[in-house]
Amino acid sequence: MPSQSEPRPSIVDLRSDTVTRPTPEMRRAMAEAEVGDDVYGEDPTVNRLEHRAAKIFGREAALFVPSGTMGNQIAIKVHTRPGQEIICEERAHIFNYEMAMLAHFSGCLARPVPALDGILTWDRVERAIAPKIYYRAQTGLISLENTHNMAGGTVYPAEVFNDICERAHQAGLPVHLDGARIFNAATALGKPVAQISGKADSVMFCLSKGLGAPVGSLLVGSRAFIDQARVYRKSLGGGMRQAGVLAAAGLIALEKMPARLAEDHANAKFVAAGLAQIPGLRLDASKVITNILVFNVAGTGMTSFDICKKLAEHGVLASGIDSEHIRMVTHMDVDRAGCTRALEAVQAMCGHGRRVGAAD
Ligand code: TLP
Repeated sequence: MPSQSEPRPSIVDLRSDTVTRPTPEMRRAMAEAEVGDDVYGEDPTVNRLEHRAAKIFGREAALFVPSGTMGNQIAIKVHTRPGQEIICEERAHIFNYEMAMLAHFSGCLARPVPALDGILTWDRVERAIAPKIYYRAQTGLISLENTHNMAGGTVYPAEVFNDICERAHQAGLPVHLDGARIFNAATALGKPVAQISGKADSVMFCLSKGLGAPVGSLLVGSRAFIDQARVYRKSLGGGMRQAGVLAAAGLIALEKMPARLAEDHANAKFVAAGLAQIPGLRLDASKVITNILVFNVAGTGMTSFDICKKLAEHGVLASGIDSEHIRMVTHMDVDRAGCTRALEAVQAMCGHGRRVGAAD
């Protein structure tokens, strides 16, 4: 279902779900939104969005922020002190794609830990916690990512996630959840977001990815956490005044769009099954359970960047995340026919490469 009055049939854009454009319903709601100055706390539509987000996540309060990056970095700032370490998976967004703000804004270092499919377990986390010795930088926070973007949209089993949170709390450590795509995780697990994220101290989630809003993310947590987060949002220049025009689209994203994410997941599985048959490509299609697939192209003899460039010439956009891996992300602006076109384009490009198997 293309979301726009002006479809772009010639382009199949699988670079990210961030490229989704607001639906006609969102655009109408934006035009009609009741607004006020949100820095004074007087924008009724922002207040409604924050109230709904807190309710849906079973939390005391929520804060509307311009981006996922700002939400994560504010949370990290609230939870830590300069000179501390933050444990995260080695491919985590907070570590690799947020402009070294762990160091720049919070004065902390990442303590990255590798994990199969990006899914940390308590034993791996525990080994990365700094010993309580005065000459060692202390661990200040554990940050988890669900779904895990660069590991291929993988999902934390609820018991693994809860186990890390409970044991972290016993060790006196807070847990932040980068839940940019937590609604995708909830869809894959068939559980409500509150149930799969409730044990983290704070959660950031995005309205502007699979949920289709043009802009915006939310932070949820305790009242005290959100009060402090609001201060840091202002320091970063994230006080947005009549932001109700954005929150109006966000409310539709939050209330209505989670129900359609299963369609994106089915499309991703379809693409993964097709890619796994193409000589020279390596991916385990059985691990694709949300809307992101990451596959290895080394067996084609081409770099991911070369392949993406050639695909673009055929109207198919994908992202090279390093020289051997391509990421494709399904979303509401690419239907099954678009996925078929993407597969055919990859087949045409790589079909003559060396077959190296379907593992990894
Ligand atoms: N991810 C983007 C790129 O930055 C890689 C994408 O195309 O997937 N957490 C996670 C897990 C994310 O995937 C992203 C964006 C963010 C945080 C940041 O959100 P924004 O882009 O709103 O700052």
